[in-house]
Amino acid sequence: MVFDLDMIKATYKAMPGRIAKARKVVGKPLTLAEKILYSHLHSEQKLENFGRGKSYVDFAPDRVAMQDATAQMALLQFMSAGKPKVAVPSTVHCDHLITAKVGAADDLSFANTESKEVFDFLSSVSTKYGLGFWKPGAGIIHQVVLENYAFPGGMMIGTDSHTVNAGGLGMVAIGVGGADAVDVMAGMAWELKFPKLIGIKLTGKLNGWTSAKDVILKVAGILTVKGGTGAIVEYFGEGATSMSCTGKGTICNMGAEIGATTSTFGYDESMSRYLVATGRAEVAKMADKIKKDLTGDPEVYANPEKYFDQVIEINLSELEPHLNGPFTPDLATPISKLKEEAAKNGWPTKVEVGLIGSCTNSSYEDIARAASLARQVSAKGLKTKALFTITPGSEQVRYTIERDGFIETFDKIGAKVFANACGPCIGMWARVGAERKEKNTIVHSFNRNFQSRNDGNPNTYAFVGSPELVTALAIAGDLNFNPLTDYLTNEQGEQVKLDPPTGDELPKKGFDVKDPGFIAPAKDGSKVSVKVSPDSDRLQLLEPFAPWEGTDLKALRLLIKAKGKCTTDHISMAGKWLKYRGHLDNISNNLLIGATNFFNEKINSVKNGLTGEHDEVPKVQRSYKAKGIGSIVVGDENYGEGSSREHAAMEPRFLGVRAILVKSFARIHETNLKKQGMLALTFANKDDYNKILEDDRIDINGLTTFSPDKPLTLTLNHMDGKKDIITVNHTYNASQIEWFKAGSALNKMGSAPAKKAAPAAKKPAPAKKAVAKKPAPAKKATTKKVVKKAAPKKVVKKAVKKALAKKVVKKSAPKKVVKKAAKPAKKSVKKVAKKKKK
Ligand code: MIC
Ligand code: SF4
Repeated sequence: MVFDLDMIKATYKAMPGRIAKARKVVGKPLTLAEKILYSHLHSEQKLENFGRGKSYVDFAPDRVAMQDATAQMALLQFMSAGKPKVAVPSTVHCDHLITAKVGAADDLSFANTESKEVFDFLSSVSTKYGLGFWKPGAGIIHQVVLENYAFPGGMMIGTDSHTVNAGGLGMVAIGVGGADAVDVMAGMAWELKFPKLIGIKLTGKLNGWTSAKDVILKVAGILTVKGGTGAIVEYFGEGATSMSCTGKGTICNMGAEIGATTSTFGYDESMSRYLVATGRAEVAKMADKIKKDLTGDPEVYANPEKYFDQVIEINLSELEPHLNGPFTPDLATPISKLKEEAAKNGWPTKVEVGLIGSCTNSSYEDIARAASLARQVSAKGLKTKALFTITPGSEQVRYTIERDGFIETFDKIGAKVFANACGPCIGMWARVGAERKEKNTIVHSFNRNFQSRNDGNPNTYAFVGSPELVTALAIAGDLNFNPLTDYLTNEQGEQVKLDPPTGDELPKKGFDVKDPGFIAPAKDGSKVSVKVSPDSDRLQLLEPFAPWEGTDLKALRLLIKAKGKCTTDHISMAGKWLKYRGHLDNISNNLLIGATNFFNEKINSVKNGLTGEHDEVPKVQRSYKAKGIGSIVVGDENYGEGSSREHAAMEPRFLGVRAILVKSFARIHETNLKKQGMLALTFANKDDYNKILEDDRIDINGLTTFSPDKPLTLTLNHMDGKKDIITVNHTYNASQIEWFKAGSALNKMGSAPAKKAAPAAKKPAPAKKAVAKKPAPAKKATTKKVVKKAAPKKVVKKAVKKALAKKVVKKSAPKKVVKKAAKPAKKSVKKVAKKKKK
């Protein structure tokens, strides 16, 4: 079955015309990324030649995907938006909440009990609001999307940074926070700064031990974890067309690790083959008809320097297998240099565990190639030295590889097959002995290797490599082993060499699956009730954040000045904390517990300015909150790198942090902060980081005239009575400033949705119609009340919960009204109320 075929047809019908128009306006041949972006402009967005890295543009993505750990917060927010149904095809995937311990079946049944409340919540919300639901065990979101939903030339967003995986099938697929997903599901435009474009030309052909993974490992080494920030990476050239579609998926997947907005490849035969193999021949046929529009213009690929902001060329024929790490995915070491680097850096060389699979690398091809090595273990009289695990990406892949004998092959080398889920990749790994915190090495084919990520042990040195290399290193049990050149001693004492991996790109007998794990939503979800128990420690309904008080912020405490890498894993840890992803109060107890305090170099130990004592970060912040004292967090470069989890923005917001001031931000995190009504600021002069002292009381000035492109200033009131005044930059545009003023984007949505109420022209608008016919239930409060009650928090709360539904009925309230409504929060509510009266 092909999901959402009508939507794909409509997209393809409109694309050629839109692209032709865009080409005229832009006045030059177009890259694929531009074609997809320009053909997905929101219906109210004027077509113009957008400034790359400058213009904020409104888009209308084709679909939304969410995984269980982020979907909870996204859907809690969607529920407060008061819509009866999602406006674009959307899906929920249960994959993050399954702990890998014993093996697939037991682990799954344990998760189904342990997280029953959350899975029930997600499935009832899905059925009520019209979302497709993939139950636990169905697979990892990005693999399931690639197999079922991705289509060349499409545009999607997903509440997970690795949504970018779908670029392997020629999409522009972007990871976002839940609040962005809510915009799109509510039928509103989705805003993105028009990205810059990086072109990567692939020449030659992959061969021997080198695989698609090595392309991105190499690219990560070149561009580093921030090199792709604000850019779309477009791959092209003979090397691109000669590799498999799933290989392309791997490359795009790990584009998240270089901070890229997304990565993509032009439509080619490998994609057509993959579509056919996954039951979507119809989509392939449609894509074939407009294939010129589904790849970059020939002039672009002939002279890439003229059309991309940056061009990199990689010759696949010469590319070596790489292993990246430890602790950061951009520390790239070619296998021939690994021994030397390990010795130089004191990396433990005994490989304890090799883990393959994950959303990044669990295609049929990956597993087949890894199995070709596992088969050599018995054939060559070897014994696998390290533990070995597999987490298949989907039930379809698992079922097929079992049918084709690969699982049996892995069984023979003592492998453990975990559930089709994230498991060890996201720290849901009950690794025996991890609590001893011993220094040790693991190798995996996942994408991230931040400290503590996989097993919670900060002393685990995790290295990322292709599934083939991981398998070889697990067999050898030695990080110094280079399978291209080195021999192993077998059980008989003979010297043997592993043959290079081989494997089919796609199953000869086709894919197969008994129960893919999909549950379609109810035709009419209006009767479905969603229950959230007030006593639950897993789920908590959201209360709107208070709007800005209308003044500058004075005498903020410094909560922490974080030193060095501060990823979303440091800000809001995963692992055991994943279980609180639907409960803002509870998960806030992990706020910044992984970050290093600049002043004492300790993790989770900051000075409480009220007592002078050191304590855990969340505790200190809660004590400020209790006294109504605001605070500020200071950070280093690429703050918030990594995941899309908006908890990393909501937690500080919830606990009363007012601003995050850093040297630079990762894209998704910066947007998440803005959406949640926080101030996301950067040092105009990075050295001013050094001026921030532990006991400073900090003022943020200029908020009453907060406007785009106008820096703010901070007064650092030092303990000794001296002051420093520093300039800080921001990237807020006018509407984002309104989010700040309203307290959050969601509050703003409640008070002034007019501008963006109309969904893209090509999409049917079920939400709008339904609202028009059937007013949302919670809407009884009179206009009067809303206007009268000036207490900001309550007003906004009412505006969000109650004013919404009616407003949406009005088709296109003129832009002017929005502008007026965009004044201080109180007034905007008034405007809304007035408008409602009419
Ligand atoms: C990850 O890989 O870190 C995650 C878990 O998939 C996250 C999402 C999350 O934090 O829930 C991501 O990449 O966005
Ligand atoms: Fe899951 Fe890991 Fe993929 Fe994130 S990167 S979706 S945690 S498998």
